Amino acid sequence: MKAAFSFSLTQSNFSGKFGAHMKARSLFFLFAFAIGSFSSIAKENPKPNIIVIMADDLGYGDIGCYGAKPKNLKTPHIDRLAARGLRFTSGYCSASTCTPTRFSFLTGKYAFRQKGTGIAPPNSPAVIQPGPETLPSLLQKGGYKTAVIGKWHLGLGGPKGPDWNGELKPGPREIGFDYSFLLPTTNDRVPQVYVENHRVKNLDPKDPLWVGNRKPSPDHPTGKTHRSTLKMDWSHGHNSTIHNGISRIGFYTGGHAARFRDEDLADEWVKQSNKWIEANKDNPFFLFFSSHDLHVPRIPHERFRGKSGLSYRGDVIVQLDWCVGELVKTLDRLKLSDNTLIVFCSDNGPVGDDGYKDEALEKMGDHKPNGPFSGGKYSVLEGGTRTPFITYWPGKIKPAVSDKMVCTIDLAASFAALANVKLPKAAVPDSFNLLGALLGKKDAKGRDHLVQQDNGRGGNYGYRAGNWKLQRHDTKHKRNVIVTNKLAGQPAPHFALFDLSKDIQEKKNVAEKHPEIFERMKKELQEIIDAGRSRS
Ligand code: NG6
Ligand code: CA
Repeated sequence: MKAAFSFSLTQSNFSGKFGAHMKARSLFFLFAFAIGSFSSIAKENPKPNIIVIMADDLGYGDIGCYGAKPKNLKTPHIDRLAARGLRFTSGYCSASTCTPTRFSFLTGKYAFRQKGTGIAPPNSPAVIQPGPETLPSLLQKGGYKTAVIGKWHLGLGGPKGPDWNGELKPGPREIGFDYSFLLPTTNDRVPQVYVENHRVKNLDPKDPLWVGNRKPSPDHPTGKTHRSTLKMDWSHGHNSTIHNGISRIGFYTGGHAARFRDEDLADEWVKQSNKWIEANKDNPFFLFFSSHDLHVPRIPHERFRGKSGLSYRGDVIVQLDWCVGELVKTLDRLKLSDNTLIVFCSDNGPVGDDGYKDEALEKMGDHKPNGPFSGGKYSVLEGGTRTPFITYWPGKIKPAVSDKMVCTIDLAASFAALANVKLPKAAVPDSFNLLGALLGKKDAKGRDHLVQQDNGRGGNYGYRAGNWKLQRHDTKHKRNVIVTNKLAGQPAPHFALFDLSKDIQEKKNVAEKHPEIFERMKKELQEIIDAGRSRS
């Protein structure tokens, strides 16, 4: 506006003495004024930026504001979001493993509805193929610039899987992200390279990257053949190709110039995010900051080692907290904080030993990663999916604790509402617009029911409606892993009912005591599964 006004003044000096020009001049002023007030309205009510910070394997009880007690396990930056924002006590992710939660978060669709949504292997094709609306594609329609930075673990490429030496598509760019900077799988799976947009970054064509699930040559060193050379030993699985002294799931060769050091991942996510935010500060933007912490291998940067007083599992929580602080610092520096909604969440509940001997269990002490709940990663008990969930928007969200039920699957419909994008009926079919609840509006509703699942299609379910919780174990066993990590778990009945208002640990099956509720819950869950969608 400044430029327009100085231009108009100059014009008036030139044209002042000519009556005929007077009309044009006033018109010009009117025009300038109209534009001025337009832009000030836009300035007062611009579409807010949105950042979703998704942690990996972070449990309900793992951070200070959710009750973590260990003296040195400090999470001041995340706690600050909670103290100045909304901390949910019934905030969920939709599955207790990574790929299905991320699938549902981006598509607004329960993962049990779609084949191929279980934990993705290194050479997985894109789990979300282009076509249906996604959370980022809806935001693009609302004028947003969109990016994902960090762990992807949703596959890349067409039916044949990723072409590591060529164009890696379809991927995030084809489903609504303008920019992507990825760890393509999860860091215990090969390969350890960054994928920027459609290409492996820094790949030397003379040293092509090969990724596979068979040993490429008899003398290829692995975690089994070269176990004594490892800097972190494996406990189960994770004994194939070695990179950076750590053996992984799957095999790879080549691409040496492109390989990263595990220790540097968190720094890289922050660096790339700061760069992207700065470049996009003049548009409304959406950033999916997808941390790899605290997934295995838990390898904190050297400066965070020993900081938590627990194992590396604790140290990477401190590292994750540092990342959050850095992002907030960037928003403050660019004066974007008052116009940015941050959602902090996790992709599944916690796990102790997840395949490496990193002393997570031995040094857990009294710390309870799943807080007051039972179960964790891989389980449909509350600890598998009820995780930290915080919304923060200075000036717009009043500090409070909310017991409304919300889930990462709802962010698609809620953000569409925030961005003023009309939601087509077929889009994001299990996502509810809970914007009011997410912003802490009085009388706003949360969910009245939620389906939880463990991994992909055809697994186990949890179904919460109010304070009733139905467990349905189609695969016969509950994988109640967290501290013991006995993957076989205890046998579980096919169906069981729990009253969360009295039994948050899901210890006492009350199906016989409440046969009507039990039958109703079984029926409702089956209806949701059969209906193909849950938003009417
Ligand atoms: C399991 C891995 C586990 C972890 C998980 C995926 C073994 C024995 N276990 O298969 O280490 O990678 O998959 O975790 O290989 S997730 O958070 O990405 O879903
Ligand atoms: Ca995870």
